[in-house]
Amino acid sequence: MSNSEQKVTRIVKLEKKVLSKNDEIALRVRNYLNERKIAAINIISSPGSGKTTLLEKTLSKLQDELSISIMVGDQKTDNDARRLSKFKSEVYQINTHNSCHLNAEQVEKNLEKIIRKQTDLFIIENIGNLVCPSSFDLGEDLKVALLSCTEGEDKPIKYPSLFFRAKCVLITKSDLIPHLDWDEQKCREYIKRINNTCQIIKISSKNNEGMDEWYSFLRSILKK
Ligand SMILES: Nc1nc2c(ncn2[C@@H]2O[C@H](COP(=O)(O)OP(=O)(O)OP(=O)(O)O)[C@@H](O)[C@H]2O)c(=O)[nH]1
Ligand SMILES: [Mg+2]
Repeated sequence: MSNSEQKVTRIVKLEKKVLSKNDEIALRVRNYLNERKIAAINIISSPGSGKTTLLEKTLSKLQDELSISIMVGDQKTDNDARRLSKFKSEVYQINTHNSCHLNAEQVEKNLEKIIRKQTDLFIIENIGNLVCPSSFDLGEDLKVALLSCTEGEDKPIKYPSLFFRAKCVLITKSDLIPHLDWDEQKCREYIKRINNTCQIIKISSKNNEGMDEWYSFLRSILKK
């Protein structure tokens, strides 16, 4: 075996080891949440596609109906947690500094800071990144991918790993569509090419298009 082949083999083995340790912890997180009948989602997208704005809208609509706990990941700043702390939910910000995704250990370590007896729904807003976060199981029931129309139609086929794993894909910022050369049919076709069973909801946090369907989706995954 050549030197470069040996190096690649070592990297693959190391990656497998990191992921299997992460999966073990994610299983503990999943069991902890299941025992308490708490539904959990992991929201993943490119930076700025509208995750926190969606959560602001969601909390403002559902905060009197559901008890919601949120963990937010960003490399730096607590901007998102501050935006979400105006609502009734429990919010905790994790800063990962150099890492581009949250891992299960960070979630497990901080769970008890935000999970309450009455919690119905646990939402993780992952770090803005379309690639790395999708490989790390955090103990959630399902992944939700956001794709804003301003990113173009082809992201699902260029970065398939997230779209392949997502149970629900939200096409965001639909209020901007009239101002863009963006082909909705093509975008939906690309998503379906990667994942034929996910639910696709087109939403706008500005004019509320699709938000009722999103709230129904959240209600449909609750466990108590
Ligand atoms: N027109 C329009 N703008 C939106 C919508 N949703 C979010 N935005 C804007 O998009 C920008 C980024 O929104 P955020 O909610 O901070 O995005 P994010 O995905 O949480 O960003 P990161 O956490 O940094 O990855 C802000 O200026 C929002 O006002 C929408 O539905 N329509
Ligand atoms: Mg955010």
